[in-house]
Amino acid sequence: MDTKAYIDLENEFGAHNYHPLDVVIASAKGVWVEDADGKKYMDFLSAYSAVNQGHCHPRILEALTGQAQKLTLTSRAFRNDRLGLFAKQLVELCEMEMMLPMNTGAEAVETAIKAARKWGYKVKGIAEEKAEIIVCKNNFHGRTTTIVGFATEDQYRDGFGPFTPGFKMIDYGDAKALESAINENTAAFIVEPIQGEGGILIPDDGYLQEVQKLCKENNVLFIADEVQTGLGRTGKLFAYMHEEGVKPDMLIIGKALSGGFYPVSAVVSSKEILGVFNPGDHGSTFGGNPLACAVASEALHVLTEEELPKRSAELGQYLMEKLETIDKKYIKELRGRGLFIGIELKDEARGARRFCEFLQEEGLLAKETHDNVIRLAPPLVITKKEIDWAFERIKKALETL
Ligand code: IF1
Repeated sequence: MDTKAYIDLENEFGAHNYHPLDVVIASAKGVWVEDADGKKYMDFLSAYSAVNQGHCHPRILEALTGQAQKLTLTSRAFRNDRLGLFAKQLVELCEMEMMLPMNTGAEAVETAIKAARKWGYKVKGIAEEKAEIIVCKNNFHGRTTTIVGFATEDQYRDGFGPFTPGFKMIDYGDAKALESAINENTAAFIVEPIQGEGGILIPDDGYLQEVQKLCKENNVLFIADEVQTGLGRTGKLFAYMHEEGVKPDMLIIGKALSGGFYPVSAVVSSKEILGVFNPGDHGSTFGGNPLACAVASEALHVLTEEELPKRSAELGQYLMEKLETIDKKYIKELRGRGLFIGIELKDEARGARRFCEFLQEEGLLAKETHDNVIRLAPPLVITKKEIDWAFERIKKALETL
């Protein structure tokens, strides 16, 4: 079968809830992927940062296949010999006290919402049914009905109401707005340290420090959604670490927690907060399963032993310095942290998608976000030489298209 045959099949039998680039990937290793016709590309998206460790990392692959031959799923009705070890490893890495494992990012966000509400009622003493959670405009936290209910992007919501009440919306990056929005019923504030889908938007320095201060003063939980920005992507283990002294009350992680092998997500927090869950309050058939734990455990070992956060910081700066030399005819702004870079284009560039399609022709896979931002986020195992290779193509696109 060739590329066209695969696309036709997918279009006929799969729901059309995506508009992917027409490349059918059949195999991958590290930063490289190969399509069904044998053409090679460099991956500059990393499955939205789920493959920070690179495609099919040999160590994670071994953990997966080894575990798959022993035990894959027990459900949480029984215990398994991997969950405790993984929980300890993750909690220690995050310098927290407890974790709750789920599968997808959206499920972890839902878990954080449930924990925050229950904490609000049982610990903070918010009146029955009154708990409020503050969120930011332009957010992306997933696709469940509750989560899209507090999205501001029309398309995420259109046709999916009625939505869950109890969410309040403020501008991103505006600590004053948070201060005004907080009241006695506020249980939590959920924020992305950098808005990824929002267009790689980085708040002003000091924003998270302000947020933390306001949350502490008002007994409000500060929840960081690090599903996309976490685990090395921005040049630190977590993006909140770019600001001195900041430490959220709850961390939501997913994606690269498994190095892309398998959906693994988690909420990591304190005993006071996750302690609100009693047996039967919350769960998932697959959450915390031994295969997921084995994979995630190795994915974290790879992340630390290969020093991927540091690599992201160094190579991100290297790439950014090169990007700054590109002619500015189409570039409105370059922004990023580590290997998480957005190139915002001017209106006259006529959209980011045609640049991504050009880059695809040139052998580089990148995905636009919104209409006018090209997002650059290669696997963190990328080498300097590979960045040079990619840069030549990006430069060509932005200067000659
Ligand atoms: C898709 C975007 C990225 C996330 C944050 C939670 C989740 C995500 C900060 C939910 C998921 C996704 C989902 C994926 C594309 C990707 C994405 F463009 F849609 F926004 F990365 F930029 N919090 N992000 O970014 O995690 O349930 O998907 O595991 O196709 O929808 P999930």
